[in-house]
Amino acid sequence: MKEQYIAAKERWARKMAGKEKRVVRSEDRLPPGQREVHNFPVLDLGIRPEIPLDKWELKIGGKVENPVTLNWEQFMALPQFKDVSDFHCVTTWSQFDMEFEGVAFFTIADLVKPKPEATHVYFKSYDGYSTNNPLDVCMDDDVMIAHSWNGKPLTREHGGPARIIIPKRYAWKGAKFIREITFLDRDILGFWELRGYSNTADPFKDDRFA
Ligand SMILES: Nc1nc2c(c(=O)[nH]1)N[C@H]1C(S)=C(S)[C@@H](COP(=O)(O)O)O[C@H]1N2
Ligand SMILES: [Mo]
Repeated sequence: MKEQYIAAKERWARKMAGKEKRVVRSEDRLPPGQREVHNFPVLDLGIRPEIPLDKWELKIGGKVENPVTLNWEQFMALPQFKDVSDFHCVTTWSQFDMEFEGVAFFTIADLVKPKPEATHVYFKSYDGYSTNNPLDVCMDDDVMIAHSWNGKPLTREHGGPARIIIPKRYAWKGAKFIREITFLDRDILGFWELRGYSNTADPFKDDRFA
């Protein structure tokens, strides 16, 4: 686990420095049961809150040394991270080569400093949605809080002002309209996890339902 974490942080540091070449999967790039799309469908609970940037806040706390509440200016002043990844929705569509830009989860963790007992992360959104992930899943080099997609600010339908991107999990594990990130010493199930979806959600294991 420790070595895996160090390797991920090294990859992230190379990406931040613009030195990491993208690793593109070949034939095995499409997970089992998925089909490729190009139109970035919209999936959510149908509530798309409008959050003016001057009212937007991201609260980060729980089992951390340094809880913070960021306003938009403070969030945008953090080191910016751009990465290209594939996006897999449990409803069987995948879209490749999605360029998201935002703030890496590593940057957030460095800022708030998770305590040793932190093992899980709970995400809460402005539309009432929630989801949960183990801390080690979040501490991967491709996880971020994105504010832009393909060079443009994220639209409201895709979760703007900011959303979570976790490329190695089905997309429901990435909260749109992110409002609060809480580090926990135990797991708490989110919206779909409470409704029969897999808690581990690995697309390459066809890991859809609990
Ligand atoms: N806040 C919020 N985040 C959410 C959802 C939601 O309903 N509300 N739906 C999830 C699901 S099921 C998917 S597939 C992706 C879809 O993201 P997209 O609409 O940008 O394609 O967002 C995820 N994050
Ligand atoms: Mo989904």
